[in-house]
Amino acid sequence: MIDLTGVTCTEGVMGPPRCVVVDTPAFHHGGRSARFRGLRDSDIVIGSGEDGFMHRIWLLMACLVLTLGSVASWAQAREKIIIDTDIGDDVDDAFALALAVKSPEFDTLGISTAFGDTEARARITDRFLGEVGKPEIQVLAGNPTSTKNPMSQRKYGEGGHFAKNSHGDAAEFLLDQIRKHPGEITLIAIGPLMNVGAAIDRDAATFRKLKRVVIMGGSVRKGYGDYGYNDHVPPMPEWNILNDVASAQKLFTSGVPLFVMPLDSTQLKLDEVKRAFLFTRGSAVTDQLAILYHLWAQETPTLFDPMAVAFALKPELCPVTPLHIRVDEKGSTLEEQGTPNAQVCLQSNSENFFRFYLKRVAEK
Ligand SMILES: [Ca+2]
Repeated sequence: MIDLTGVTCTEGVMGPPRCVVVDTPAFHHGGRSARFRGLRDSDIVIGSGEDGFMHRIWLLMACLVLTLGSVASWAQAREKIIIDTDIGDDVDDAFALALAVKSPEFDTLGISTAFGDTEARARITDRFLGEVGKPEIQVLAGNPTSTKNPMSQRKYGEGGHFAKNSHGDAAEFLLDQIRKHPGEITLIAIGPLMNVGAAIDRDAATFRKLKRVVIMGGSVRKGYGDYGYNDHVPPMPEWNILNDVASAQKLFTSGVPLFVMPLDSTQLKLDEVKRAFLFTRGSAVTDQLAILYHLWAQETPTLFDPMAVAFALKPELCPVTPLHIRVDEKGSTLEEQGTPNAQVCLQSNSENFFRFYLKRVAEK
């Protein structure tokens, strides 16, 4: 838009601008030649002063309506998500949360913790969200369970930084949110499935009203350590399924739309080149990842969990195949004949994933 005193011109796409000119003495006495050199008469509409004023009011209103419309459609288009995590042991959960908080496509209703000391995991989550400027996101805790698994990042949550006064019950929160937003919520479950099992036990009909569940879990055709270029490693029970087989069985037979990111497509190595890139960004999010990475005290993280979040954003990063999966009593996720009960990502491209992940998480 060109704005000259008394004149409103719209930029011409294929030629000179179209102008509405307030019909003033200045326009008739020399103003025209100075202002509109190069315009044809047909490109100029001369109106009264009132016409020009009304024209500008209409343009302003049109701009306002367009702006409000785009804000409203953006808000509507945001995907409501709840993340269920066992943050604190392996470090990939933190990298998954980092992707979620950097993604404006998401409206994160809450983050719940599962497995072992769920309160300690909730305090880790409190601090992470506070440090990255998202203290308003609710944090819920599941029922604690007993485990001997050491929590490598426990200390991160022990200082009370950004600690919330209390953490509500994870399964109850999930069901409440589904009742408020039936058919709208994506649950991204990146830990053992205790909270999912608890929600199904309490109200299976409501649980089915999730829009979809995306899990990192299972091992369908490849096991741990099969990266595609080395010797084939057969499938084996995967951690998240193994640590609560009964809940996994409930999920796979629940009838909810289920998307599964198993070991087959999630053994994504954050190598030293990628770590150096990420940890030198110096942003609030990458600084937290650097701290948690050092508390984890191992060398190369495998970003299993972030693929589940990435899939919810860009499903083309992990193309799915409909399969019928049965979870056996040992925690194996067996591919069998039958009506598909899950959409399973059996293969992904690591470089495509990292191009998306690193760019998104490193964004200022
Ligand atoms: Ca996890």
